[in-house]
Amino acid sequence: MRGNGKSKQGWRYGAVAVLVVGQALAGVGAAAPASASDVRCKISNLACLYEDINGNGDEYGGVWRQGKYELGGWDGDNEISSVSNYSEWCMTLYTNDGWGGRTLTLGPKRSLYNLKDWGFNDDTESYRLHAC
Ligand SMILES: [Ca+2]
Ligand SMILES: [Ca+2]
Ligand SMILES: [Ca+2]
Repeated sequence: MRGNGKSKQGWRYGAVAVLVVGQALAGVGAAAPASASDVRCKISNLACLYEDINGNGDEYGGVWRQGKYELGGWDGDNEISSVSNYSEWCMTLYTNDGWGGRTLTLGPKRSLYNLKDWGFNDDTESYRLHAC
């Protein structure tokens, strides 16, 4: 929903969802990329976040350097429904701005094509690429 207002969800999962690096998505990492955008990210070894599941909708990220990244408050916050990390780093998603809140970490070359499965749909507001 590019251009839409920032919509904070009124609910929160009680449990902290943490994917242990290396155990993330056993058997899913080798799955074929889900969309043309996802293929581009894979070819370029980028970390990409998507508005919709399966690598569809507006694409955010497209980064490869280690560091902290902020999704825009009016564009990207609380919209992300799938994510692919083709970078060489681990990628951690945060439910709040400024790298706070609940976290979800995926290892290099991993994709989560439906963040709803991880209690993380439409909740990411910032993210980080870091050493595993
Ligand atoms: Ca943000
Ligand atoms: Ca979404
Ligand atoms: Ca959030």
